[in-house]
Amino acid sequence: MAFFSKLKKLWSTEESVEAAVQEYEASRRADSDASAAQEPPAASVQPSVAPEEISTAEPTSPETASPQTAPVSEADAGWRADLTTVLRQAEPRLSVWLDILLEDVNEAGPDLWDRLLFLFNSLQAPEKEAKDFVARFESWLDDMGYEAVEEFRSELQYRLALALDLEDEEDERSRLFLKLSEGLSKTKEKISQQIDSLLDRHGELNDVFWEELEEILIMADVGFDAATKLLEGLKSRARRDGVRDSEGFRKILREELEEVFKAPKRIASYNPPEVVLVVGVNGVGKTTTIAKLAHRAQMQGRKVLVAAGDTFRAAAIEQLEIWSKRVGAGFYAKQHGADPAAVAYEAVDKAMQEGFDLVFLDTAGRLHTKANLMEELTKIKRVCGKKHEGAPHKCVLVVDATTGQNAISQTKLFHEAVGVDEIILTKLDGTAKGGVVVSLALLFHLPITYVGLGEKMEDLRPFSGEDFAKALLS
Ligand SMILES: Nc1nc2c(ncn2[C@@H]2O[C@H](COP(=O)(O)OP(=O)(O)OP(=O)(O)O)[C@@H](O)[C@H]2O)c(=O)[nH]1
Ligand SMILES: [Mg+2]
Repeated sequence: MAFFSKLKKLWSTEESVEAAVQEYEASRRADSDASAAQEPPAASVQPSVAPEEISTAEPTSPETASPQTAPVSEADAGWRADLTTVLRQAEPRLSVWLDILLEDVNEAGPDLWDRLLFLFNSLQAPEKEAKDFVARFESWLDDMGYEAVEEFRSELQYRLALALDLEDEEDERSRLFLKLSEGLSKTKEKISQQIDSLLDRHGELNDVFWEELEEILIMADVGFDAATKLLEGLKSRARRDGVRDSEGFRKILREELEEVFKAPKRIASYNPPEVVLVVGVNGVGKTTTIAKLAHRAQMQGRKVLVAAGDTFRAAAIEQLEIWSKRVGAGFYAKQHGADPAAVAYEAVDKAMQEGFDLVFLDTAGRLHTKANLMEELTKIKRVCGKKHEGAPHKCVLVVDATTGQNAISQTKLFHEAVGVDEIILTKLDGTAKGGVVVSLALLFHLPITYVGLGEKMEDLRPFSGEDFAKALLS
């Protein structure tokens, strides 16, 4: 959605906001003059509320009429002019804009849709995409039964950040950082606070210091092998930088951790659709993570298909179908007990025929034996590649942070059997075992791409090693 990057430009110059609003008013006048030709539903998404329904569902009173369907009334022009003035003077931050946009709007309804459409319009976003955004959001609110702004404000900000390509902006990053710090608070107690007290007790980095540090790391689920490696790195960094006292230690610890998370980036080229195989033992969060990833990709304008490759449990198919509806993604399944490789093959075929950009293949976490599971996953991989060259393009392992060192043996098992390209670590919220992140990064050199910080859609976020190190040690 390159057009959304215009937001940054709009924020940077006052004149452009005004120009955009004038253009918006002019386009509204043109709209109301022209015969109201209805747009076909979006090709790239299947919102459960069709875009047309929004405008027809809206009241026709001038105060709340849809910007796309009615002429600008004086009252309408009034709030728009006021809003424009305030926005122009506001700090260029999404949260600030959202505060302004939502002022006097306390619940979901025509006023909210109108304001969101105004925002998109003033950013010169294509009307269809703006309507899609609102339609999807309205449909999600309906599913969730949310009405009051306070119930969905955070999700709305998350969606806007994705749609407007603003997730990397300082505002959104600091919101995420807070969440990460909160999630890591128990791990911090185990690592940071102990290291603080260790530093208080030792004035210099002597043998006793290193031994005690090793113990702390092992107790905090960094694990023996990873703790040994981390210590080696720290000692050589201390030597190199001439750090001898506890003062300098904090700095080298943070630097070393940041280094640990610098996994090589994979640059893969492929013909769409991109096929992503999601694996992991039962209960780690595969299915919900697929839902969250599908949600993110849809918000970023990609057309997503999810396929129910866990045919071992009947409920698994239904669970994925519910999620696919909720996030507005396409869904493919066969009956309970069907061959998962056939599900994968047919899903990839469907995606190729119907122009999907991205396919997520859900898989079982448990079969009768581990050997069965690995055989099944290998077969899925083989069969996908026959249908679509290079597929699956990514094999993502989901691991549950609360399992601590078990995560290490799971990663080893899956990596040896099917080859893992990326790790997603779930349930980092509230666990005291967050030290396992360090362990995974150190032992496997695989990129950790996302972390799960809760059960909500917005709780799956890109992992930043730098932020992790900062949150853990601050
Ligand atoms: N707190 C928290 N809960 C999570 C997170 N990710 C997933 N969960 C929860 O973990 C539970 C299991 O998630 P599923 O997605 O069903 O796990 P699965 O790997 O598909 O499980 P199987 O299909 O049984 O193999 C659900 O209740 C999720 O809501 C997270 O990041 N934080
Ligand atoms: Mg599942």
